[in-house]
Amino acid sequence: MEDRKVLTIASHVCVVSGYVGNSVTTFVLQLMGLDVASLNTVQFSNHAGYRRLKGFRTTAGQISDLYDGLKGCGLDDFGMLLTGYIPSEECVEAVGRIAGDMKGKEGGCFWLLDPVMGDQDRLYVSEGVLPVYKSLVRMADLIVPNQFEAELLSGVKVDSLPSLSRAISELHRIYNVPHVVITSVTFTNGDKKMLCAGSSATSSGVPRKFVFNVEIIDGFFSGTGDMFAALTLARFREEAEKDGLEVAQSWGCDDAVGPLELPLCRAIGRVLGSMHLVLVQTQLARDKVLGTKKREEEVEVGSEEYIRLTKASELRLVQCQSELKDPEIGYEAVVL
Ligand code: PXL
Repeated sequence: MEDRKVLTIASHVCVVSGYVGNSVTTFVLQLMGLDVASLNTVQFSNHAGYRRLKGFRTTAGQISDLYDGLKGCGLDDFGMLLTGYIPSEECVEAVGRIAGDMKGKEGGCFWLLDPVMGDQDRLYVSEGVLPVYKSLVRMADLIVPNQFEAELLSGVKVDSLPSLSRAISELHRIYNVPHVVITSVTFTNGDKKMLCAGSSATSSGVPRKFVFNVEIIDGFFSGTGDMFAALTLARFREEAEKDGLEVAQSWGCDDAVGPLELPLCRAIGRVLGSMHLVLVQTQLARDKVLGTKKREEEVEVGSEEYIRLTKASELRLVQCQSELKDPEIGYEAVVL
């Protein structure tokens, strides 16, 4: 098993400087010094934020075939698997079989599963995907749902700090998943803050929960979840390596380690530092292109102006390599 080698299964979009799915994760993981094989679940001209697109989806059979092809040449020696946007239940099932095969190998494989299903109470995959994810999460090492996805998987409505904490406990309890991060949580109390909360369970399943307060950067950015997932995998690997942890043990650490000293918590602090810098740069560049501070809410959805705004809001990843590689200032967590 090659411990610096990642298979990333997510969407691909063609747009130059258009970044969602594998178009984000491949670049970010490579920049972090990892070897990446990208298996694309769709090939679209651009992301769905433009409200019009051309392209096609990879079938479940084609996903399985591509993996079999890698296996046939002995190229399936991945130490890590990252999965993101997979639009149909058949394809999620195919990815589940790939994950099972990879995790069954000697030395194991670390699976970061981003259960991409929707956001803000709206599904953007077929309904049948939820039960398939529910059956697969128990095989994952780390899941990174957003607030809506965490609610779907845990059955807990997240609308306060206690319910956020309960959702994390439920995700550990129901799926026996060692590491959980709920990536973006907002409560409808007018507060301009966002929370990012996570936990690594002890060997007996007791959660160790931490939470970060994150500044919201105004705008409608696509691909932020994918950037978060890729950075999290790379940073968690680095922090786990510092503590001498093993992939086969899911990078689980000693039970005596407290929430704020967890490799996962240290990793997320660095990830949020990079995310903040990239989004600030993206916001500045967007406003410069537009010459105005117009927001999505102020223009007609799907209009030419909306498209101009969406294009101007694409993540400035290539321009922010140093912010991704070394955020300098990380975020500080508190115990949840
Ligand atoms: O993770 C965001 C994303 C991924 N893949 C595709 C998308 C989007 C968001 O719009 O359209 C194809």
